[in-house]
Amino acid sequence: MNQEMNGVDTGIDQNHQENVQEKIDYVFKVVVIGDSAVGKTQILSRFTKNDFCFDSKSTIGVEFQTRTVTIKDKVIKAQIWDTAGQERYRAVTSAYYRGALGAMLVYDITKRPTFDHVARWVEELRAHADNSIVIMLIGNKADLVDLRAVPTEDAVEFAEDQGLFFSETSALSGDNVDGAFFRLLEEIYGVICKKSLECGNGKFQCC
Ligand SMILES: Nc1nc2c(ncn2[C@@H]2O[C@H](COP(=O)(O)OP(=O)(O)OP(=O)(O)O)[C@@H](O)[C@H]2O)c(=O)[nH]1
Ligand SMILES: [Mg+2]
Repeated sequence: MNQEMNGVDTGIDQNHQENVQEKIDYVFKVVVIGDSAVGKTQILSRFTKNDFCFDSKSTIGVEFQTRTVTIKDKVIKAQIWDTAGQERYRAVTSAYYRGALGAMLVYDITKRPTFDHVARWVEELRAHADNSIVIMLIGNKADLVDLRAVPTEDAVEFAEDQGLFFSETSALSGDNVDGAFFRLLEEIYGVICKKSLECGNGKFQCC
């Protein structure tokens, strides 16, 4: 792990002792992507620490945080990776996407260009990530109702076209943040189950 890849293990399983005692069934790597300042880091903070910072600094390099949740009686550790939206700060793309089972693709509902760039982020995912990656499109800053520049219907249409899941969130109020992550993790779990059944792995029982 180089200097740019500092894993910050926070969230409800921060305590090592807890980790040892806890039976983890799966670790799911999820990447958070999208333009700069759309709220990627704050969505992650809200999900892993129930925290929000108004003067959040632009992310430099790559960090991850974790939260352990239970889905369909399985203990799943979500390892969520965050990187800079600004091109010049972004770490090597393929390394970032390697092993990712899910992606949160975030735009800011008050900044149309951040939504217009979503197609480019999808292309980047298709080029570098596994093709079974589950993608959740997120319209963040939904609390800023008076400043909305992206109608919900535009995002719904785009998500349907591209086969993405979609949710609007507010990292500030916390609205839908847990819901979006849980939905993504459940979908990833479904993909894993399906792959396992296709492989005829008798040991794996999930569905
Ligand atoms: N009103 C409102 N502000 C938000 C919300 N989420 C993030 N912000 C603010 O938006 C700014 C950018 O948030 P970050 O989380 O740092 O954005 P980022 O996408 O991680 O940016 P980079 O690290 O540069 O790629 C900060 O001032 C946050 O406080 C939200 O849901 N509502
Ligand atoms: Mg950031």
